[in-house]
Amino acid sequence: MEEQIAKIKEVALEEIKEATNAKELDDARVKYLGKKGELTSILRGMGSLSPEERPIIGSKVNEVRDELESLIKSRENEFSKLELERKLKEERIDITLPATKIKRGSKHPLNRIIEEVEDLFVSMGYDVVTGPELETDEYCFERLNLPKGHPARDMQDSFYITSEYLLRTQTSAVQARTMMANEEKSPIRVICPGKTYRRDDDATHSHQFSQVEGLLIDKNISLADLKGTLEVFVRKMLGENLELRFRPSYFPFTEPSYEVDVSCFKCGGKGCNLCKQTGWIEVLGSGMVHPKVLKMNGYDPEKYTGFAFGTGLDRLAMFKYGITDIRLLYQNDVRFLNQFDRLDR
Ligand code: 2NL
Repeated sequence: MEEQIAKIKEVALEEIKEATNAKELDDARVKYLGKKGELTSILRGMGSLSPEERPIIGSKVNEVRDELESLIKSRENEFSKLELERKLKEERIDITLPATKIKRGSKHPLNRIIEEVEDLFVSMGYDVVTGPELETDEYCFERLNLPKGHPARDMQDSFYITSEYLLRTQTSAVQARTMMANEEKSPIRVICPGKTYRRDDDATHSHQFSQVEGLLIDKNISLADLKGTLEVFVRKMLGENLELRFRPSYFPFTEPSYEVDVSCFKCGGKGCNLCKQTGWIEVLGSGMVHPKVLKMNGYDPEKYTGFAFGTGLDRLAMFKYGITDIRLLYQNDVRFLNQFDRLDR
């Protein structure tokens, strides 16, 4: 019996050593150590041995089994190492190959301006409010002291959809809505950016354009507050050292009203083609909210005063980026838009 075990051991070790791949190794394992394996059968047949022989043969078989198992284990490791090396070699990725270029868009110049204006006013405690582009006559005109028959309501200038609905000509309607919606009639600080529409179309006028208006209502608000706020606004957007000039003007929704000029940021005020030799460029319309407008929107003009202003974002973008035709801002030509991607880098 011992001789038989020694023989199995010798042959098995040989086979395990000569296995050239994982499959052959496993076949050898099954052949000797499997359920019906040669070594296993010896253990199974131990019942027929004498009680003296049993422990001797039993320990011998176990010894051989441990030896075979440890050799199988080490050869398995050898094969899995080879397999890993083969995979690493075959599935190698060349990280030096150039990657597929991802085309990145750029932020639209108008959106840049809008975000800049929003950041500035939010930093001063204002809320950003938006509203519908299709407006009612009531909010676009009536509540802003532009009664029926007012020249600004002319059909020639506005896109009327029906006799009651039109595309908003200014974003003031949003501010009227904000005042009406404020049930406690508490102070208001908002800016309203958005698209507006007029029947115009040339290099400096588009039928669709973008505006931002601001409205502040509180107790004891004076012209000084308006001037200080607009000074911060203009200098932040166009240049810290610019001078402002407040020219008396007229808007139906403010009294008094002012147009705001800024000293020409191109020539510094000496006179050039941009400022048409005047040294000044008009940038804003503004004024103290007309008492009638406060009253029509539920605010007591005896208790509250306020200021408001409005400006064209297109013009601001054109000044800032040297754009000479407003229509470029609405055509979405990538040759134009791509020029702004360097501002993101
Ligand atoms: C301009 C001038 C302006 C306003 C807009 C306003 C709004 C309310 C009440 C009073 Cl709810 N005023 N807005 C005031 C003055 C001027 O815009 O040149 N816009 C492009």
